[in-house]
Amino acid sequence: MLSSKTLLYKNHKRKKKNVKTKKSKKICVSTEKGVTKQYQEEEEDEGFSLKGSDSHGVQPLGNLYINPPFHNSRNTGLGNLQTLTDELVLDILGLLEGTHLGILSTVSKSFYIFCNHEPLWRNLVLETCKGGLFFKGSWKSTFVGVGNRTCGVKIRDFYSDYLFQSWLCANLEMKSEWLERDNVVRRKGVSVDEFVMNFEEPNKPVLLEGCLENWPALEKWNREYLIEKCGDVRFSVGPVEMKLEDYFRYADQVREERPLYLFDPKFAEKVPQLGKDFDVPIYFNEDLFSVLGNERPDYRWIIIGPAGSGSSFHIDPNSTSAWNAVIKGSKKWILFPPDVVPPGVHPSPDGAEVASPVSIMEWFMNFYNATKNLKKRPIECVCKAGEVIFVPNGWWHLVINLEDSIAITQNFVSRRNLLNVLEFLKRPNACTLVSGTSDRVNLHDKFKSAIEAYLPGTIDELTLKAEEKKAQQSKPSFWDSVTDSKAGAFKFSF
Ligand SMILES: O=C(O)CCC(=O)C(=O)O
Repeated sequence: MLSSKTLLYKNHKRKKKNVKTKKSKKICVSTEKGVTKQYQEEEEDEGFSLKGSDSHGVQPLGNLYINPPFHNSRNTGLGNLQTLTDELVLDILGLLEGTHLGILSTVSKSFYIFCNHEPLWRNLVLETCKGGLFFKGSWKSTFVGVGNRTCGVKIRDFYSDYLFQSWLCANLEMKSEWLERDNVVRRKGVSVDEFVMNFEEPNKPVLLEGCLENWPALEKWNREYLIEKCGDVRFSVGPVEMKLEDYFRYADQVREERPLYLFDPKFAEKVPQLGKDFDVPIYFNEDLFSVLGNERPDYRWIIIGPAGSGSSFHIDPNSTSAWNAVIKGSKKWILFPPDVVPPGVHPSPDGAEVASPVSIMEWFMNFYNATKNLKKRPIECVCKAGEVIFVPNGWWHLVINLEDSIAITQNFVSRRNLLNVLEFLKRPNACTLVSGTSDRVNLHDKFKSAIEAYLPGTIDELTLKAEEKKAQQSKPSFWDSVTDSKAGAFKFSF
């Protein structure tokens, strides 16, 4: 909605006598009939809640038409560049070095706003930080190397949907109605056979409760413990490596549309104690990629992120299934079966690339409502500390952390998805599709040979079983044959 419609924002002045210490801190945005208004919350608790960081006064374009003298300083301040879209202006500014961006920000109000767009400074920092990243409250301050010295300049007459939306998505809290739906099947104490029969074999998600009870991680892992064990170890955080201590400092201060997410596949090699603090839940013990030894693709990750961080819609790599165990915090999950592409998500025909909204928050704002009208609605849930979700292969999923969270996830191949995985690895464009390994092209042959060596006859057996199942499914049942007029038999009528 926000990206396609003109926005309107009303800045109601707060009456002094109405100030309420707790509530009045909130800034709210409501969208009515396509019109977005922002106001300080006074009486009601409706609309969106915002975290309230500095927007430099940027307003959505619709407000231009209600605010005399109907003048947009975006245009005057950009000179000849005013005909370009905001995205294009930002793309051009993205080619500049930090010094030039700083100088340009003094040219006009408009350049001040554009040149202070935090993602520009984030890119500069991520491109240049080699020795580590010491976050200083904002990306610009981090680049410049001084503490956050926001001078809080407010530009009164600057209107831009693009910049407003970017600020809004960085500052929105999750709406309660996005969290209400919880239709995942939950199970406690099921046997492995039941899990295989009811969930793994039919490829259905399930949330498993009470199966992490013997994990030391559940007791021990918190910020203090992790900093003590490995505060100065560098972990993968998006495109950079960061010391855990520095990452926590960043996560405490960050307020951005797509917070950096710590997602490290080598955590147990880097810090062996972390690997000893958990065990694979019994349901997922079969791990056929292990036959490849050191040549197996990445398969397990520690995941750490602040509230608002997460994973936008994707399907897991190499046609594997996964489990994801929350150790601290909680995560909102949305899952769509393999035959339903989530609204707002556009995979390329070969599946190698996926176009989707810039951020998870943008997806919720613009597409969550559309899921309510779908014939096949998604599976949704909040997965809390101590719970594990099974993500079957081929399922689209989106995850957002509702609190600062720590989790372990592992992707696996079992007999139930071995044939799928082999087929996936053999695709003609395997070199673009296969991930988590440097040898994408040969992974199929290596894996197949290793399985044949370690588990002789397994692939043939599974292929035969799959063919039998397919034949069974395509055979008309007695009922089909008597009701299908094309079968030439008789028909019942009542
Ligand atoms: O952010 C998360 O915890 C979900 C991770 C995920 O989707 C994945 O590992 O495929």
